Amino acid sequence: MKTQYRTCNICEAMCGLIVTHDDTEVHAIKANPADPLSRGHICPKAIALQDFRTDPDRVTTPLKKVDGEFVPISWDEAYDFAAERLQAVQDVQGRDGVGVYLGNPNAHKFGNLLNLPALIKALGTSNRYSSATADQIPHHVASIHMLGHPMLMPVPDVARTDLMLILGGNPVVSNGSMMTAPGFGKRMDEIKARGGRVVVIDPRRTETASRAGEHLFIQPETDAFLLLALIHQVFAQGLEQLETLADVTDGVAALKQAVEPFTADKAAEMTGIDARTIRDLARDFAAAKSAVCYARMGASTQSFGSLCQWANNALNIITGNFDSPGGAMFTTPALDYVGMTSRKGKHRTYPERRSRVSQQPLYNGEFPISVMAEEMETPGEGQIKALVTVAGNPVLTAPNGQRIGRALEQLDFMMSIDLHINDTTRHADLILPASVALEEAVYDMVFHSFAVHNTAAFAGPVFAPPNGNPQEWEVIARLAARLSGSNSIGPSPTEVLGVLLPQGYHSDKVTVEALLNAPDGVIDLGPLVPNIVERLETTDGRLNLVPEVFLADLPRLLAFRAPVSADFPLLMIGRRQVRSHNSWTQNSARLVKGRSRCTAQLNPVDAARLGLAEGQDVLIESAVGSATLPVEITRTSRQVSSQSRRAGASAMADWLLRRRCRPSLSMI
Ligand SMILES: Nc1nc2c(c(=O)[nH]1)N[C@H]1C(S)=C(S)[C@@H](COP(=O)(O)OP(=O)(O)OC[C@H]3O[C@@H](n4cnc5c(=O)[nH]c(N)nc54)[C@H](O)[C@@H]3O)O[C@H]1N2
Ligand SMILES: Nc1nc2c(c(=O)[nH]1)N[C@H]1C(S)=C(S)[C@@H](COP(=O)(O)OP(=O)(O)OC[C@H]3O[C@@H](n4cnc5c(=O)[nH]c(N)nc54)[C@H](O)[C@@H]3O)O[C@H]1N2
Ligand code: SF4
Ligand SMILES: [Mo]
Repeated sequence: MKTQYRTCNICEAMCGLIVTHDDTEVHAIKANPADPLSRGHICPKAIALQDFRTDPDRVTTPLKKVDGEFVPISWDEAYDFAAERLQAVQDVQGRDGVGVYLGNPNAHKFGNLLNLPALIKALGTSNRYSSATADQIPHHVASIHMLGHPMLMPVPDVARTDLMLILGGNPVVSNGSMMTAPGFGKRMDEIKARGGRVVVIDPRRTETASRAGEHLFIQPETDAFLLLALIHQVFAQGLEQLETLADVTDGVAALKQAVEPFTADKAAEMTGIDARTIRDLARDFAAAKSAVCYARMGASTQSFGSLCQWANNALNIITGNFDSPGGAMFTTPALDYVGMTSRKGKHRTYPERRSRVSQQPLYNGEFPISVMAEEMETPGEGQIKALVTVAGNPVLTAPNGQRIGRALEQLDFMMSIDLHINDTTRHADLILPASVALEEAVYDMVFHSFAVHNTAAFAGPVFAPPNGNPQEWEVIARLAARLSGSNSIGPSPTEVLGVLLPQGYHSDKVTVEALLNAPDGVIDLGPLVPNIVERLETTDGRLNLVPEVFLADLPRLLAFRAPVSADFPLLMIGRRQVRSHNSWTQNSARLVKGRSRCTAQLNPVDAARLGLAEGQDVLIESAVGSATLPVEITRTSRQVSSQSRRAGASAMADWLLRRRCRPSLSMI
């Protein structure tokens, strides 16, 4: 029996694991209690890492579609087929005739991240898409315009904060996003145990809200009103204090002017949170020894996501909670992604360009996933006629994915690198199998940059891929080489890591060898330290509080009206489950066993108003589809006082009444 320390790479939490195996199968996967970041945290998905390897439905040979059926072919045939068909499309359509969609698991695989640029370069297409635009692009847009680099990402210093506001995040379930914070529930308990507070602002009493103890219900999509009102209140109460950033920050007066219309009363009207609570919250936030506002998924994938991320940063900055302990801070990772891709001294304009059909902005080299279908459907120069997907399932994960599915059927050629034949890859003419986590080396290139504590860890593969298949990085590299007419592929990801680590922040301590020999499998690189002043990547080297792109969007916010009506009185919001990851982990029996978790949760007040009972089926309709689900009436946690429970529920009921919404069965 052998043991290996490794990092789980399913979600962003980077939990430290101890894997026991005998070279053919896994015997146990346990938490590594000595990991200074995950501190013994683990979730059921890590145990399922072994299931993804042995999944009987896994694609284990290249598959070519012949007369509508997938048939196994050799790797050589597969690369030839791919290169021939992609080139044929580009010969007729030009380079942009081939689109590329990169899914979420790429961000967790350093071999993919290091080799995908060569594939994209070989294709030479600007038609690039990824799951980032169904997720966190507003964070990058805020960082680009305020700090000059998309990956200069403020991370809440959870270990030292005295007051944390969480908007639109459910880290007790997700384990944090753009904030690598495994075991978040325990971290919240620690904040409270040292006399601090956690306030969750969410339309649902989430697992995080229940455990935080302080929860404010908010109407979906109105967070920007709240954040701008908090800023307004900080100024109105004379509580702004930029501290160490005062000398490098531009736009304080302009910000004060821009938030004028966003009074606490206006925010109360829009959010359903009363004005007094908003004023008190602003005062408490500014007066706290340290405080941090963290706005995530629910404040990102919504109509005003970029305004939310900008306002979130601005609130932290003007209260002296940016780049200071207990506030929003910046990591110093061993592999310095920002340094590797520095933009210092390079002038750039944004958006980088606009999409062909509906003129949507391109940021970070990619178009919003919401335009991919129209770019496939609309004839003309630059129309996408072939698509390459790598570790992505946009038919299930992108807005109006069914339309993408229909558009995929019209393509001249589609290929996917994936583990499964699924809703997306079933449309492909060619599927290349991928290696799973346990068959690859692991070093997290991305999420150390967002971690609440600096660490580094590396491990080699535990098993070889099935059928003598290459690891996924090599598949990508070989495809890139074939497309560029070359026979050779570059060095392995581990070799590249050996070159990159000496350029990072901890070159004295962190080498591949040191990582392999680290006791407990991980090197502790300490808490977050202030550093942003030297790292600003804006053209003028200064921090911009008021980028024009955000100011110009404020009239659109002021014109916002909630999309509810008498016929459609309720909005649906999404939720995650501990036992699933996005669209793809549901083939693990271990994860899906138990009662069905596919329910439409409903607040007891709404359920009573609508006369709906537990288990009753409801029809949920959107502009593009519908689904029938059983109702699950939520029970509020005992940890939340009955007074605040009643206040939250009646604020919601009042809000609906003011809009004269009447119940309707089909529109939940
Ligand atoms: N329905 C639904 N939609 C969502 C979300 C959701 O939770 N549910 N979440 C949203 C968010 S936050 C995101 S980030 C996006 C994600 O959007 P996507 O990235 O499009 O979707 P995932 O479900 O992560 O799909 C991952 C795909 O990669 C495959 N895969 C898994 N591991 C590997 C691997 O190691 N190599 C390769 N080549 N393939 C692999 C899976 O089989 C699956 O096809 O979806 C967004 N949309
Ligand atoms: N178990 C599990 N963990 C995961 C994933 C998974 O699928 N399963 N996916 C991973 C990925 S790719 C990501 S990006 C992260 C995401 O992790 P988080 O950022 O924590 O996102 P969610 O869990 O989607 O939580 C979003 C919250 O926003 C709330 N919300 C919805 N609309 C609004 C709104 O308008 N305003 C406010 N204030 N709140 C709103 C929802 O009720 C929900 O509580 O999770 C990662 N971790
Ligand atoms: S929380 Fe995320 S990183 Fe940690 S064990 Fe679960 S899936 Fe893996
Ligand atoms: Mo995501």
